Amino acid sequence: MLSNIEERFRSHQGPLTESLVRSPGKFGLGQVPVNVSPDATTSSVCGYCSTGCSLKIHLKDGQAVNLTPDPGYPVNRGMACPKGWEALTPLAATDRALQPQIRETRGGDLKPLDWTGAAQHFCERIQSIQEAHGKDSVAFLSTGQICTEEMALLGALAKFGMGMTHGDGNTRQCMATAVRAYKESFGFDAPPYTYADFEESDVIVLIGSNLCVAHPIMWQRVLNNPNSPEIIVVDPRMTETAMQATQHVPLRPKSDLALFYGIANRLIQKGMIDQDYIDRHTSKFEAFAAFVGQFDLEKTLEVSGLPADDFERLVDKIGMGQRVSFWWTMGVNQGHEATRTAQAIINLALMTGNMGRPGTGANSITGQCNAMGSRLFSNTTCLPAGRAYSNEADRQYVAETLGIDESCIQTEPGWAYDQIIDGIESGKIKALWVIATNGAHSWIDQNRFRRLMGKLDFLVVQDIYSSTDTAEYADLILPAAGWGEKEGTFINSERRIGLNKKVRYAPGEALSDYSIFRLLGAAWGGLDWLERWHSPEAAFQMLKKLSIGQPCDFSGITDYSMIDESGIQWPFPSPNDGDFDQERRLFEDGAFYTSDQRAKFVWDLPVPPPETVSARFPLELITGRGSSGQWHTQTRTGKSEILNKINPKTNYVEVNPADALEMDLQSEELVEVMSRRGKCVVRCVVTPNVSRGQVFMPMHFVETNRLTLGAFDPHSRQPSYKHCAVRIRKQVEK
Ligand SMILES: Nc1nc2c(c(=O)[nH]1)N[C@H]1C(S)=C(S)[C@@H](COP(=O)(O)OP(=O)(O)OC[C@H]3O[C@@H](n4cnc5c(=O)[nH]c(N)nc54)[C@H](O)[C@@H]3O)O[C@H]1N2
Ligand SMILES: Nc1nc2c(c(=O)[nH]1)N[C@H]1C(S)=C(S)[C@@H](COP(=O)(O)OP(=O)(O)OC[C@H]3O[C@@H](n4cnc5c(=O)[nH]c(N)nc54)[C@H](O)[C@@H]3O)O[C@H]1N2
Ligand code: SF4
Ligand SMILES: [Mo]
Repeated sequence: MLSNIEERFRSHQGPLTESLVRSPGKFGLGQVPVNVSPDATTSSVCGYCSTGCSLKIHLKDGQAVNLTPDPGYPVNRGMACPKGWEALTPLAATDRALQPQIRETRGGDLKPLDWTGAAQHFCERIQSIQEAHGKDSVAFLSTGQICTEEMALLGALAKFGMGMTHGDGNTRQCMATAVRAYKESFGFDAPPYTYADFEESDVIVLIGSNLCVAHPIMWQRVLNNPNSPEIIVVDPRMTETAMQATQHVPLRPKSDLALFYGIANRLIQKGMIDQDYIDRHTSKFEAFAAFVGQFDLEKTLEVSGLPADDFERLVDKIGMGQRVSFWWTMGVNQGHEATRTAQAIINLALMTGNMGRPGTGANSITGQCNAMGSRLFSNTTCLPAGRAYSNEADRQYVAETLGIDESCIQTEPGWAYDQIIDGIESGKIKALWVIATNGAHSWIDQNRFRRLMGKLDFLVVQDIYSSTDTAEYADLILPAAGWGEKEGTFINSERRIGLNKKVRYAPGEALSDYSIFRLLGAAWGGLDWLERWHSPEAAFQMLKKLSIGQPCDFSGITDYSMIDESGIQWPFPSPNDGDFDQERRLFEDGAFYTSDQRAKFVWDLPVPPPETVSARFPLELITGRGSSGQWHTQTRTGKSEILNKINPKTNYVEVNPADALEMDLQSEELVEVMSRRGKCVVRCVVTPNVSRGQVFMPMHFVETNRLTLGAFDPHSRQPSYKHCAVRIRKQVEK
């Protein structure tokens, strides 16, 4: 069997071990571009957030030794945030996963094994579980943080090759709402903006979006705006961004939907709508207008908790602005009625004609470096390039392009993340393959998640570190190369496809996710079509082909070298566009991707959040990003001494001074925070930045999701991370 795997793999890519681990990328190591010496500088798109900054990588003997922000890239123009500056540091951490490891007994120690043994073990275990319980008893959970080519290969391998029906990504935690909202309203998952819109608006409305912390370089683009724009921040908290806004709208948590309907109603009453745009480019406005009639001033103010003057000011700024742009992030996407809330924002942009012109748009800001790649190409919610599982012509085209049998393609997308987790509880899912995500920290209602990890027959964790919270439960750990150690593309928030280069060797025997998937595919057997995926750039060529005729068509990009300098935004259907603009927005012609080419007004009655405060749990818990130097579960940023100096070291809860007084709490003392699902002891930070009755905890520490409630938006199935009821107690010294 061993030599068989080696043989099959060799026929696909050459020798298995040393040369694979040490293989050069097209641009990096040993094969830097023509005319670039091994001690020169190259560039690569950052591997943290969706802004997609380019970093100049300084090489010595072909290996990255330092980096600086790229002054020539149209996104960041010479700027980077602390995480970007420190991007190389986590690669050298001492807890990198260096070789495959196996845990033979539950709770036992991990033992090293070689790649051939690991691939063989993976296939034997998965195949035997599938034989006993059905192919759909094995699922995968992946990520918005690996290259598009890797996501697409995983999707093809797991679903078409290994027959896993169910697979989803951490983008469900993050972008599922925007995807769903755009699909219904515009006919395709298509964020319409370009970053220049930050600079061209005269009114910028940020909803549930803390740019200063979560997208600092986008915030810099806002600061570049020469029009002294109105900056309105709609957020229950006085965030770092709200502090610098011209108006902070501190609405009650989860009252956005009623507030936006109230704004729509008031705009109609005041005649501040663009009837011409509505008539020419939208559908269902009249019914929408009739619906929002019930959201009168009194009701809107009561639900949102806003003073009348603040509300009128907000309405007038939106109504009178010439170029109004609306931007939203997790304060919207992570809610119990998130999809309709995102669409209520889209409705406001449509009815005021703020679409398709410079400085306008209903703009969802993405989170992770390649969340957009995952939305379009991971094969989870849709077939590659936004094609539909349920569409026969799409299935045929995908099968033909990838050289697979059409019968391998399921006719429905499969389960979402929460359904996969429920499937473990009900015994349907027996094995799970987790790639580049750390659910034992980041998934909602963590105590349950952890209990269910223990219930699996087989858990595979593929990560760059062997020390993650999720790896604690793993039966098999597959060591991955990280950002900078492999090549491929990312798609950023403004739809820009950018290039990642291999500028360092991964440590030990760690392999790029791409190589791991190919290796496992070779070991699985019978998947000759994988030969087409012989390199990331070969995959890129197939993805181009899959995108032809779709709104995201980028088949005009010839090869990687064309996007090396400044990236290219989709759509880019023809290479003859040669002289393409560096900044391009969608819908400039008013034609949307729906069958009648009109954008659709979509709405629903607001409903109360699933958990409300009570005498026992009187406080509303909001969670989110804490600081610009912390990334999610901190497996990477936690490894940087520099970032650790600027980041909070331990978890904390922010409490309003009036509530603190009532509970006799002081800053820095330890308090117990408890919800119906769990409790933890953290530092108390007394601050007026949270309103009375509300508290805030950052997501970067593991305790926070012990408290959160497993509630979901019914349309997108995205978790409602930002709202549940808790109580706080003074921690009595023992
Ligand atoms: N430094 C850093 N940057 C990051 C990340 C990181 O971990 N660290 N993660 C990246 C990722 S994946 C993502 S998705 C983005 C997230 O970026 P953001 O969404 O900007 O960050 P969050 O802090 O999660 O949430 C934004 C705001 O929503 C507010 N909010 C809570 N409830 C409500 C509500 O009911 N209504 C409204 N209007 N607002 C509400 C919160 O108070 C918070 O200030 O950041 C990306 N950038
Ligand atoms: N309470 C609360 N919880 C939240 C949120 C919130 O606002 N509040 N936000 C949610 C959101 S928006 C998101 S996006 C999620 C993020 O949640 P996660 O995806 O769980 O967070 P990360 O820490 O980014 O996990 C990525 C993992 O991939 C590994 N990794 C990095 N690069 C590579 C690579 O190239 N290959 C492989 N194989 N592994 C790699 C890292 O070491 C890490 O273990 O958290 C969600 N959880
Ligand atoms: S803003 Fe985002 S993409 Fe830019 S350097 Fe920071 S983490 Fe990287
Ligand atoms: Mo995210």
